[in-house]
Formats: sequence, structure tokens, C-alpha cells
Amino acid sequence: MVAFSSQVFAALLAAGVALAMPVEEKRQDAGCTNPITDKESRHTLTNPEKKAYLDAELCLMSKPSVLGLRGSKTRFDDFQVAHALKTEIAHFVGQFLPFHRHFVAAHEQALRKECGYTGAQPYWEETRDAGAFSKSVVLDPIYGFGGNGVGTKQCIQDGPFANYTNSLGPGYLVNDHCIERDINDRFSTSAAKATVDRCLAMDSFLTFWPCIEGGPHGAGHGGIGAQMVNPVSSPGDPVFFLHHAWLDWLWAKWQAKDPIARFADVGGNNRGGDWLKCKANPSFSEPLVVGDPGNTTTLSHLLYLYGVIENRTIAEVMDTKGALCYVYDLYDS
Ligand SMILES: *[C@@H]1O[C@H](CO)[C@@H](O)[C@H](O)[C@H]1NC(C)=O
Ligand SMILES: *[C@@H]1O[C@H](CO)[C@@H](O)[C@H](O)[C@H]1NC(C)=O
Ligand SMILES: *[C@@H]1O[C@H](CO)[C@@H](O)[C@H](O)[C@H]1NC(C)=O
Ligand SMILES: [Cu+2]
Repeated sequence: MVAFSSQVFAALLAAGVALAMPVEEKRQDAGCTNPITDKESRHTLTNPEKKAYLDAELCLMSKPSVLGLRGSKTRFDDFQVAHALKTEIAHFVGQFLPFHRHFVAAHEQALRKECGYTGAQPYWEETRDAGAFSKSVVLDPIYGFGGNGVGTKQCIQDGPFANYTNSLGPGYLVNDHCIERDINDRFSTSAAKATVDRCLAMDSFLTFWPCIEGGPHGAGHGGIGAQMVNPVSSPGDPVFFLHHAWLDWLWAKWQAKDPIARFADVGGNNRGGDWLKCKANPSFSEPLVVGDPGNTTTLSHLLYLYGVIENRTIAEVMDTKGALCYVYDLYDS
């Protein structure tokens, strides 16, 4: 239970108190045999825990691509490419939340299996930093993701990822570039508690999902800017995974208010209109929608990520304690 107001936060910031990142307790327990007795209490990451996550990410960045999909040079890039290939059918569609739940889990699984990571998947509760992303402890140069981009290229200058060369982006371009940021505190205001609470009060998936995608989702992408604001190549900024883990936490919170109904509540269209005009590279073929009878997203919809993680149906990821096997502390914030 955390009572947290922006005034308290501002006071803490002013006092120079570093707020730790909240952490999700997450276990990869085959079959999820024992989720109830998992210790699931919320705690904040210690500096060594933050460093362990950042180091595991650097490890993924140092390993060669396994998928070898176009543009992908490293294991880290594999996730960026898989996201790019799915962009058109993963945003402003019914699978937006399930797709990104599966996607964050895939990345976390690689951190564990390939880089020996043993901690939890952190999430960034952006409400705490709404309107003030530029001051967030998540962007700490030592125990965070580094700060803003600088100059016309907008390259980040500090933090563990300052020298990483992304090979994909912006958009579908295959192109070496730095990790770029262009922090916008004004855009980050849509992570505010009032916005989040309005979404959490929605009574069906069909109203909850667009509320999250438009408001809080937009806050993280627009508030960090540059690479993160690109719907195709945004996972090239590793802070993407903390942003989407927060949205996942919000979805889990919403589901927990009425679990029987909401673990089965999905819907929406499988394809958007023509909002996405960035299919600039014809070599990225149009992704297939598999598992649904038509243009409506159902529980049998296949979540397919080019082999970075097993295929799942949406039904299998509706409850985090299912195939993906993790739990959150769903405290009020
Ligand atoms: C990035 O490269 C610069 C220049 O070589 C170096 O000073 C800095 O320590 C490097 N940063 C990281 C995080 O590796
Ligand atoms: C699917 O539904 C969406 C939303 O109604 C619509 O914009 C899109 O054109 C439809 N696509 C197909 C292939 O029917
Ligand atoms: C996963 O789904 C894709 C797309 O339908 C399919 O091509 C692939 O064979 C599936 N993989 C497995 C292991 O079933
Ligand atoms: Cu996405």
C-alpha cells in the first residue's frame, strides 16, 4: 500500500532522495506449479539489483543475433526486429496488451536464460514521474538508463547504453545509429494518476485497452521521445521494457478487480485503419494474423514472435500466473 502524491514526490526529489524503481516479482517456474506461495510483496530495487538488470541488458547487447532477421546484429536487436515486424498488427488493435505482455516476457526470458539474470523484471511506475521525466531516477547515469539525448543526433551521452549502436530504425530502416532521446516533460503528464485512474475505472476491455494505449502508453513513448516515440523501432531504447512492464502491471491491476470475467475479456479489431503509414520498407512483409476467424481479436489469437519465445495464444497470457508465470503486487498508487 503506497500513498503517493506528486507533492510528496516533488519533496523527495527536492531533498535529493533517490526513489528506487518498483519491482515486479516474477518467476519462470515451468508449469507455474506454485504461484500462490511465491513471495509477491512489492519492494524497491536496490542499486545492486538495478545494476544486475542493466548488466544483463548489456550482456544481451553483446551477444550475436540468433534470429538473423534483417537488420538484427545482436540478441538485443532480435527483440527490436521482432517488434518492428509485428508493429502493424500489434498497436491500436485488440492484441496490443497481450502482445506486449508476451513481448516483455520474451525479453526477460532471454535475460535469464542467456545472460544469467536472476532478478525480477522491473517496471517504471511512470505516474511517479508524470510531468517530470527529465528528473526521473530511472534515467540515472549509473543505476539507470542514462539521460537525455544531445545535439542534432539526439544521442544519449551517459549511462550504460551510451555507446550502443542500434542497427534498426528509425522505423523500418536498417541503419546504424545511437540510442536517441528527446525527453518531453509535457508529454509525460499523461502518465498522471488521474489519467491512469480513469482507465482503471473502465468496465470492459474494449474501453480499458484504448484508454491505456492512448494515455499512459503515449506518456512513456512521448515523454522519452526520439527512438521511443517511433512505433516500429522503439524497443531499441532499453527503457521500452520498463515502460511496457508498467502498462502490463496496470492491465493486471485492472484484471484483478474482476478476475473471472477479465481473464477472459479481450476483443477489438485485428487490423487498424490506415493510421500507420510507416511501412516504408517493402521487404518487411505484412504480418499474418493467425488464430482468429476474422477481424476481431479472440482468446485463440496466436501470439507469434518469430521464435524469440514460444508461440502462445492470448488465452495463455491472460492470467500472468499462467504460462508466463509471474505475479505483481497490485498495490494502489
Ligand atoms: C562510451 O565511449 C566513451 C568514449 O570512448 C567512453 O568515454 C565511455 O566510457 C563509454 N561509455 C560506456 C558506458 O561504455
Ligand atoms: C478491421 O477493423 C478495423 C476497425 O474497425 C478497420 O479499421 C479495418 O479496416 C478492418 N480491417 C479489415 C481487414 O477488415
Ligand atoms: C508459431 O507460429 C508461426 C506462425 O503461425 C508458425 O509459422 C510456427 O511454425 C509456429 N511455431 C511453432 C513452434 O509452433
Ligand atoms: Cu509496441
